[in-house]
Amino acid sequence: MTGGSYDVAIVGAGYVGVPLAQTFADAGNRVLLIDVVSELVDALNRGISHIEDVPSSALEPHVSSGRIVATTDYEQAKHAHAVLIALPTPLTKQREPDLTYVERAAQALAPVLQRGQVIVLESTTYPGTTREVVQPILESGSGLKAGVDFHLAMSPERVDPGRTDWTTKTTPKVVGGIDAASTEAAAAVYRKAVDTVHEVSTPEAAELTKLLENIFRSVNIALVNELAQLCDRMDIDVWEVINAAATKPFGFMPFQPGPGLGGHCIPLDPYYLSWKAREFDFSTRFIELAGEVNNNMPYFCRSVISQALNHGLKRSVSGSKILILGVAYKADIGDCRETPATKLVELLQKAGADVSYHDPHVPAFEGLRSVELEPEAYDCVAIVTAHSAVDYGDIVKRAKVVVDFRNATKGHEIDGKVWKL
Ligand code: SAJ
Repeated sequence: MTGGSYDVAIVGAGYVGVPLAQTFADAGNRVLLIDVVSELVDALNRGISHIEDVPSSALEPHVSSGRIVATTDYEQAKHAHAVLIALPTPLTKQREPDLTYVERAAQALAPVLQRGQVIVLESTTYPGTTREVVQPILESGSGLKAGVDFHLAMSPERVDPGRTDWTTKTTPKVVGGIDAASTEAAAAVYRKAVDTVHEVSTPEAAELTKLLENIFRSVNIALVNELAQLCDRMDIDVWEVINAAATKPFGFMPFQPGPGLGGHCIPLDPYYLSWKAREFDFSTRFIELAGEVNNNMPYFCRSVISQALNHGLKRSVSGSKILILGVAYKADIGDCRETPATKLVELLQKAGADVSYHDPHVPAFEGLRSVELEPEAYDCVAIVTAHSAVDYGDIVKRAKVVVDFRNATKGHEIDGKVWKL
């Protein structure tokens, strides 16, 4: 280990960086957690966590023992054997990769880069980012050479916020370096804290691995979303069909239709690959088609609501009181990033509906506040995200009309009252 007092420095105290810091600290490593938001750093140094997956009770002991130190000072990274960059990689308005955060971090790290250090990019990005974007910034800013003076690798984050069956420690970690020595050095860093490390030959392979994982989900979700629209026309219960197909013990993996794709990964990551593929005169048709199908779901859901009001109450959407039940991007969390609820609320308001929402995890959303759950006060209750805290049988009993986009009312269906995808 190069001189210095930290086993790892982690850049980015977010939903990836804080669990990563805890995982390394739990394994006895000294961790430096770097973030540009000083309020966050101050709170972390008081043992206060802002990340749901890492309660303050798990963080505090590491802070008081000095095992985890937070700072806004990139200079401190020179005291770390390895530096793991876990920063957001959003899209621009034109749906193109936005590497600003990663580039800024590399520019801040370059002047303090030390011989023998191991630098790893964890952010989800297109194949080539580590070698074509991060490496030149680190080399030009330090005068050091990757693969000669320092190791450079890519290891995609696989954090699923809210999940408890797989953690940062137990989820296998893929690692790919710009050369064999970098792969080995980076793998050795992760083996200090993560149970399983899977080595690949290049950072490009590691970058594409993560994109494949998420594109796989986006395409398969689009498949069942397309099927849901066909089943609506054929009067077949798409949920029954998927559940039946899921009885096949091999060669099938069930996905569920829904009001569209939300979250900070699945809706965005595929566009990182389609953007890069264009450089190779290649069009990633599955990605584009999946995006079209998934992005159309809020529009389809609006028409399902319109049909339910029409047939159930002889009412139009215009002038109807509609309660959206659940607006977070997925069940049992409060994250609303890219949630399809945003587009659906907008479409219903444009159609003249009086839209309210109730979400036990989301107190405020799109200028609205979560209302008390009184189904009878509305013409229609639309289940957009099915949090487990809600009693859907009671909703069906009390509501005039229920539109269920998540099969949450399974077993409570009442003809003429409950409409489903
Ligand atoms: N969704 C469906 N139908 C499905 C599954 C999901 O409509 O069958 C929707 C969800 O409602 C949500 C969106 O897709 O709006 C994304 O859901 P997700 O289950 O993929 O959850 P995410 O976005 O939190 O994805 C994360 C990803 N983790 C990382 O990127 C590290 C993904 O790779 C994981 O596979 C996923 O969690 C997971 O398995 O839960």
